[in-house]
Amino acid sequence: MSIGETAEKIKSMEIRGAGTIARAAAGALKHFAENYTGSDTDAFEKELTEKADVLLATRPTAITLWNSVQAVIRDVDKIDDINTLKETVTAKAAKFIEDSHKAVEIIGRIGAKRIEDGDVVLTTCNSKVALASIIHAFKEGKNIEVYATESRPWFQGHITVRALAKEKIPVNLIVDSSVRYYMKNIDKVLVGADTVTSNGVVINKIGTSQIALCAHEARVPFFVCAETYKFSPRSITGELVKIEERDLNEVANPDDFPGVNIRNPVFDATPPEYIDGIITEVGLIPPYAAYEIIAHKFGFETLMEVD
Ligand code: RUB
Repeated sequence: MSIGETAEKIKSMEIRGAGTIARAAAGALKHFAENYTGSDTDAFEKELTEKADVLLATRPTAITLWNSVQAVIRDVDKIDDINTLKETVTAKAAKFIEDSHKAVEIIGRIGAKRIEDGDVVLTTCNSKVALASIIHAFKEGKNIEVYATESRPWFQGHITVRALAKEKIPVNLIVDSSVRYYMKNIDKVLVGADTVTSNGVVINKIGTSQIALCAHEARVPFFVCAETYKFSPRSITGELVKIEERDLNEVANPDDFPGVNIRNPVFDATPPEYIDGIITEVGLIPPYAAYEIIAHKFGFETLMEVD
């Protein structure tokens, strides 16, 4: 898919979810390199940077978008042959996509080990990695049940419950505000992540931090499923995560509420003290180990270049 088409689909939420967005961005850069017909390396690099910026401007919160773009374009300025340049960009994008799918699969296996026979699991929004863990546990023969929140205003919870019902997993669709009411029935919470910062804060769908608070109060283990490309090298430089605030019409028609401010932030931040573990493709880690994951994955040299 072209850059323009991909960017439009990300903006309109046709392509959504942090991992899916990242793979789509890498795929679009791959498409650009494969179809480039010019012969000048400088022109290619200039256009590649511009295309990367188009993708980065689509949604501000998930670091996965930035990490996937960086994984593809980093160091391309060191190549001075157009064919090598095109092949390198194509290969880097393909590797990012392949590694990303592999990470989801590994997290599915690790996450499933934290789900025991008879567990009732709560999840929110629609996270491919959290779902991979739940579905894996069920396929291992564990008798489980799931509670999934609607996730207003976009109702990503509908995608989740349909996916679980398709697998014949017993699933309950609940409204976002009923989480504390149901928490007494829950054994584990598993959610996804859009960004994990160096101090172990998890940014995920709005409402996630309330769920974490309720789980903490009820002593219910709260796990985050997150591939390592959801960890933010930019947070190391002190940059704050920008929480996307979307169109107020997604919440209500402003004409029906004259004089009312309608607000629509779509992500929130869960502090590490409410998180029992982050399940990554390199293992289950405490949220406080986020810095080590970032330092190991990206390396000090690269991190010192992040502005
Ligand atoms: C999606 C969302 C998901 C994470 C993780 O928000 O918050 O929980 O992105 O998803 P939106 P995944 O629908 O606004 O993009 O595990 O699939 O990467």
